[in-house]
Amino acid sequence: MCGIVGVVGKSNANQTLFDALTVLQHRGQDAAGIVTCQDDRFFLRKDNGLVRDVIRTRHMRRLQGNAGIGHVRYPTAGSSSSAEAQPFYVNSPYGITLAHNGNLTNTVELADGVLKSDLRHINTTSDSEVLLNVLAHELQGQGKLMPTPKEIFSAVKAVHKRVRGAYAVIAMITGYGVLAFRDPNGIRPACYGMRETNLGTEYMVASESVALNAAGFTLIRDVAPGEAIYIENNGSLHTEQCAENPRLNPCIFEHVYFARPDSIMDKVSVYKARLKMGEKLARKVERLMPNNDIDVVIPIPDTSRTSAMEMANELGVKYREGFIKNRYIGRTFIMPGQSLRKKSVRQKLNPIELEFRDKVVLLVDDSIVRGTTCSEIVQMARDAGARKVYFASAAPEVRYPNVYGIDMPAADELIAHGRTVNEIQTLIGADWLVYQDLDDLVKCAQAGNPEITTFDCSVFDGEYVTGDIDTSYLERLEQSRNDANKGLQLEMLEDESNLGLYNAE
Ligand code: PIN
Repeated sequence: MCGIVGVVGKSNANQTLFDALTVLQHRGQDAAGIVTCQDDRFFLRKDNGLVRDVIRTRHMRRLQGNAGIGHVRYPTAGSSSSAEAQPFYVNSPYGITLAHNGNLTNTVELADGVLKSDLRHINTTSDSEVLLNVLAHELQGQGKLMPTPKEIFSAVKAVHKRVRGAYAVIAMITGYGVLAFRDPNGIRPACYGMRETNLGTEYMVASESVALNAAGFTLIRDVAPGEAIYIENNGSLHTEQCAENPRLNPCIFEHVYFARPDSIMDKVSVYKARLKMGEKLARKVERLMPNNDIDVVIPIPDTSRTSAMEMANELGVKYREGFIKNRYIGRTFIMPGQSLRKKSVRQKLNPIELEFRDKVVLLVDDSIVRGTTCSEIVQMARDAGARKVYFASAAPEVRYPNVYGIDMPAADELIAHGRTVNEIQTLIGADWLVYQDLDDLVKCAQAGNPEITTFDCSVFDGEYVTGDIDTSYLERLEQSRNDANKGLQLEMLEDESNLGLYNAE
């Protein structure tokens, strides 16, 4: 997952971009970048690392200009070298920089076309670089010395025709303005807002509304699926639907885990969706275990807290913070390599024994993906003296890989792939395991916006809304992830101190 932001303001945009990226840091801790534009020049700073480590005061001084875009990266397919930090740049036409959240599903064919028909060079394995070159080619094709919104929207229409997959994009056309667009399924999120200053109206586009709030912008609305928004450097805002058959299919995993609870996505409050997940899960526990002996509900921090709290409330059981998280250690979920992940669980969470001793505890997590951290946590609860350890997942069984930008590994790495709930229960060592039903999860998110008829639930049901995913695609994806991971693990083993890179949040 990644986070994107774009600003067209009335004074230097660097601080606003920096603040927004910091608020979007949870979407990716691997690399960060900002590019700003003043007159016909742009200034770019990007590297591997957290926003605050990559963009220092000396860089901020150089990032001049009232408009700019930014990105935080979470590695998906491909490597996590600093050459792949975003925004990417092409000099022709106009000098375009681009940052992208999502994953294209026809990258191989596109890259071939970019090379052989568009005669453009791609220097990384990043699909975002391919996407940028497709956009650049389509803008070039408009043949205008100075692009107007008309040419820009025509180029986006052509991009939608060539590109498949999930993409929320922010691009800056040096000297002209900032462009944002969302794929025709609206899989990845994007919204925009405004802020009034004494110099005039400023606009921001971002992955999550929380970035707008933190920088003092008011949410106007979400970017619609297939829609493009173009803000000229003079502050005029233009919007146009650029897809032929747009249909909103937002990724439900944003509500399960990725998005911050204080964000509103496609009119759905992430926080409320998580509360409802707790409520529905409580109903399921009551159905399956009417006379349960649960003494206490304990969340596995952080994401699951909202659901766990509501679950305890609905079950009429105590809610207790039984695990304390070291907030200076990064998410183990995004750490490459199984052994590193396992090792860091105990560094990251420590039990408060008095909440476990002789109790029947119900641990709640937002989801179970590989099952490695949750097995460790179940064991920790037992070691702390729990009499029985029950486990509840606020999301259904994750059985299929994600192809739309979430680094859900190959199918055989997913603990629920090809297994029954009982088998998973045994593997993670729990006395009882309960998962949310998919219908219920959809209802939880839909309650906030009944206009959303379908969500992308592919990791749970294996149905890929773009309709172009077959076994051979999944096999290629698996292979590329395995290769990328192997390289990364080796690099990390060679230098133990690299652990720090992934441990810093
Ligand atoms: C936890 C987020 N959440 C925890 C991510 C673990 C799956 N994992 C998905 C559970 S937090 S495992 O918000 O970052 O604290 O199934 O792969 O072991």
